[in-house]
Amino acid sequence: MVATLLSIFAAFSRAEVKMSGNDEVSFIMVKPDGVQRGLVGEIIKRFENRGFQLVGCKMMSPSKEHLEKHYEDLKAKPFFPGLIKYMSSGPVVAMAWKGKQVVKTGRAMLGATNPLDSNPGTIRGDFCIDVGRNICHGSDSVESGKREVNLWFGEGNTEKYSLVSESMIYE
Ligand code: IDP
Ligand code: MG
Repeated sequence: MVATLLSIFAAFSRAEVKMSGNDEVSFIMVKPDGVQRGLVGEIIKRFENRGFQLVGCKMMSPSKEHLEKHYEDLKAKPFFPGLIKYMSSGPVVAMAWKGKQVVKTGRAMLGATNPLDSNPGTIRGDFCIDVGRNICHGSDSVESGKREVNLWFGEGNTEKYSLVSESMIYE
């Protein structure tokens, strides 16, 4: 009896661990140049095709204050004023994507910060040239994924639903 209960508990714990791993979120954004260049669908398509789950998506024109908060760790950089100007030059598409290791994999899919260092096959490596016009943003750690999704969507405001394809994506 005790053994049965223990094995049921262990099975639930394993399921829990698996589920929480798949619950990782990354904040992915199509920047103003990506929107202007008609790359919104292309960027969404790559994340969808990979199997990640879209849990938040909105087009918006963020205020300078909002962008300064988003990029607060770069405040001291000489390119900061230019970055804020570029990022507020037009609407962006803000997205929250969910899935196993979505932060690390999302960064790999985006490519290096400087597109000239990005491998072909990555988003930046396929579609842009200058670091100050690198068309997309992706969270750089699990912690910043949570922070940025909360900042752009508000805490608890992403969609909660399961994908019918989930058992075809995760074993
Ligand atoms: P990331 O977007 O790959 O995470 P960060 O170092 O966080 O790169 O920089 C944020 C953004 O600031 C970059 O995506 C790029 O748009 C811009 N940026 C970074 N370095 C430079 C630079 O040296 N000159 C101009 N813009 C830069
Ligand atoms: Mg960054």
